[in-house]
Amino acid sequence: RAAMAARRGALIALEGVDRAGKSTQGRRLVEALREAGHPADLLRFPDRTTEIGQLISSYLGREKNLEDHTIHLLFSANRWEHVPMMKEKLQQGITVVVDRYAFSGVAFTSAKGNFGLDWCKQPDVGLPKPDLILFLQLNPEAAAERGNFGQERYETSSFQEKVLQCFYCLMEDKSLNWKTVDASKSIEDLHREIKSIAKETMQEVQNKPLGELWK
Ligand code: ADP
Ligand code: 2DT
Ligand code: MG
Repeated sequence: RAAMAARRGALIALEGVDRAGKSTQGRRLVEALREAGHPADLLRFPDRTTEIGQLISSYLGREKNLEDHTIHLLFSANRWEHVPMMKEKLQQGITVVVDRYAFSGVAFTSAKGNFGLDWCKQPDVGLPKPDLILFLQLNPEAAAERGNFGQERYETSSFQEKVLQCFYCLMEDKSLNWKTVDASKSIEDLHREIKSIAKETMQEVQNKPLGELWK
């Protein structure tokens, strides 16, 4: 008698421009899923708490300069160090929501110029493939109304515009499940929309194997 395979959780990535609401919506989504009885956990990349994450944090805070290839590989390593735990959670039926993922990794490095998209993707090839990538779309004027840029590296409008163009390139990959949502809506309306898309995805993938990114 074959045992019924346990349902797995979904891997859901949140991407988008600065101040689009990724962190706000990530927290709200995990909270709402849990309340509805669906186990869910939130991860954010970079995770600044690990040793690698502390290096990344001091780079972003401009306390430390790191060569561009080096920091790219550290961001990727910061994802890989969480992979065993992510796979375990997904297998246990826990939905994992990630606030930024490999797409930010590729977009931010390739926005520097002198980096091929292929080189940027390579270190993240084989990561758990998101079942859904929610792209929170917000125009720069609306983002500006949510406050000024911070003082961290990359927080300038000219760089962010290049990052956005790189995101658009990545979205042309139809082997990935990108869904663009209008991030100019109220926190509550956007939350409802995201929750509904997330639940649909969780239902769809629960009996399907987890994929490998860019492989
Ligand atoms: P991100 O993680 O994408 O940079 P945050 O979730 O940190 O964005 O939100 C940036 C700022 O905008 C915060 O002050 C947050 O309260 C506010 N904010 C988030 N979502 C909305 C929204 N839908 N409408 C208005 N303000 C928002
Ligand atoms: P927040 O912590 O505010 O999201 O900013 N970044 C992120 C990269 O350059 N490469 C990556 O792989 C990732 C995940 C985006 C973190 C900053 O780090 C950038 C903004
Ligand atoms: Mg954030």
